[in-house]
Amino acid sequence: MQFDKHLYRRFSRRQLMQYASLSGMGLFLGSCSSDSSRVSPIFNPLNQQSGNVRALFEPLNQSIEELIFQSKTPSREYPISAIEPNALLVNSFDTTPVINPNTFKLIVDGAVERPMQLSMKDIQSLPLISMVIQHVCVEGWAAIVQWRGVRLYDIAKLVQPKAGARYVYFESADNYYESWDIASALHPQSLLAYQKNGQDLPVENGAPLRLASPIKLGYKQSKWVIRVSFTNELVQQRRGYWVDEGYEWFAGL
Ligand SMILES: Nc1nc2c(c(=O)[nH]1)N[C@H]1C(S)=C(S)[C@@H](COP(=O)(O)O)O[C@H]1N2
Ligand SMILES: [Mo]
Repeated sequence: MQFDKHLYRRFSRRQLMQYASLSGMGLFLGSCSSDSSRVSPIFNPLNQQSGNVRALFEPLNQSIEELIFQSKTPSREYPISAIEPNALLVNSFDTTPVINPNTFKLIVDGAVERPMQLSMKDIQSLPLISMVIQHVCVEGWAAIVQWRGVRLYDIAKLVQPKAGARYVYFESADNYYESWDIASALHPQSLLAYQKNGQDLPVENGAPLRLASPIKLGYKQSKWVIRVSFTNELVQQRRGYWVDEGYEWFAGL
């Protein structure tokens, strides 16, 4: 996905907000390489019957839009030819959990108007975003990877975080946990990915769903995400698996 810098320059912030709520696809999506053929017809802007459509098209509340607007600087993306298929090293602190994608439901809850449980089918009916980015692990390696999945922003539009929500907490099936500031989580390049380098996400890389974003270090990119909770406060010593061992919480790139 590429940001449309012209769009950014040409429109005022208010116009962008209107654009976002009209298109239902969030800021800057106009030029992103989301594959609209994969998008379920219920998300067609012309079809207003479904309750889900209304939910998706609802803009986020003003205070959250203001918070996330500050962080919309795009991170570098690469061409497909730059992908390094063997460079992404599996890095798991424990055993690899195996999740049945057919029965799996992602819990999305916390400080939201409409808590939800989303099946992979529900998730795959949201706009599909592709990006080729660099994954950086603090252990001294990096890899150019293509991730495809859905924006956390689009999931937020479904559940409608409350005005006080400042953080997003991610629980994983291997008992890993992470927390992000809401601005980073709702950044347009922060995805819940279900494909890697053009194929279904391998189990060892976090299937069925993992975080992928070019704006945070590798340890923030939770694999096997089973629960996404919006929250007003973080619990000390429960901020992140590696963070609680002394690694930096924000871990921005
Ligand atoms: N659930 C879970 N997510 C995780 C980890 C983990 O151990 N468990 N390791 C993190 C670290 S340190 C890195 S660098 C990346 C590695 O992703 P990969 O194994 O797909 O290369 O996953 C991150 N997400
Ligand atoms: Mo890492």
